[in-house]
Amino acid sequence: MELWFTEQHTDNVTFSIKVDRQVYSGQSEFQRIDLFDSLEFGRFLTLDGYMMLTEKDEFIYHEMIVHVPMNVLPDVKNVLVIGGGDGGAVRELVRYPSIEKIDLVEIDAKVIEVCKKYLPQTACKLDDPRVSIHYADGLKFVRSKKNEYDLIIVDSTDPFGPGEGLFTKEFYGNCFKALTEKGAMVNQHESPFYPKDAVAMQRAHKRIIDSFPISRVYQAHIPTYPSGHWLFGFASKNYHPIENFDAVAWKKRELKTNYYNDKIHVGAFALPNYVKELLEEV
Ligand code: AAT
Repeated sequence: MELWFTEQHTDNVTFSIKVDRQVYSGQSEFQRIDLFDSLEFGRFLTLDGYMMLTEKDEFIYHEMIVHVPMNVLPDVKNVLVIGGGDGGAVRELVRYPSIEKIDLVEIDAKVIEVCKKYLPQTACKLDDPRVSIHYADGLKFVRSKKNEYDLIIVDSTDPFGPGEGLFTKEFYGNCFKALTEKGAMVNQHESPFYPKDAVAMQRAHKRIIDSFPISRVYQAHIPTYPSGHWLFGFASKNYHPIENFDAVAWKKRELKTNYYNDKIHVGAFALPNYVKELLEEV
């Protein structure tokens, strides 16, 4: 018998991956956690039945959420990652020697435990000495922080369940406070394509532009997320994601990447007209 993982992307659209075998299934205090092996996408992680990452395409998401801000902000030392218990964002961050400290705030200890065991491709750097793991709700964690982080990466689930608070005005305001003068926040910003996702994306955008003087949206192609067209938000106090992009420094670093490069950095901020209109509407 064939086994398929199916995610409902809209009431009328599903996305399915043929599964070789189920690797893990468990229920944590916060969500249901599943891991599957597939021929096409390798091993993949779902939370409450929603796709979080696959071995095959996670590089796109993690490179774009990390390398874009890291090549705009100068001399990043302290980083806060909220969510991202799979470790993919941390894996990309530890490639920068300037970074002295990474606080990873993941609400669900079970996600980290399971990813360490079954997803070494992303979790491989969670034991780096610069990384401190905090099992806490990101919304609460940032409340008490002031002028502490050069970069905040919001690598969260979608705006329902435990991730809901990470799309609120209160949260963005507290991230602003937690950042240093040169600081920026980057978040996974949902998809513009299907109307239900676009509404969440617009709501997040409105709240971010109300909280930060500079804010731009950029895009990437992520095959296993709804519609495959995904957005990220870059919001900062002083640094502009294109004007302050340091392409020379990026090239000097000689980091090997599979998606991100200097042309993609600039090009990712060029948005289709319908997306621009959705963002202007808010
Ligand atoms: N790196 C790509 C994978 C993710 S996982 C997002 C993580 O955020 C999950 O491990 C989840 O447990 C954690 N999380 C959810 N809410 C909170 C919270 N309030 N505080 C801290 N961590 C939280 C992102 C997938 C994006 C999916 C896009 N469709």
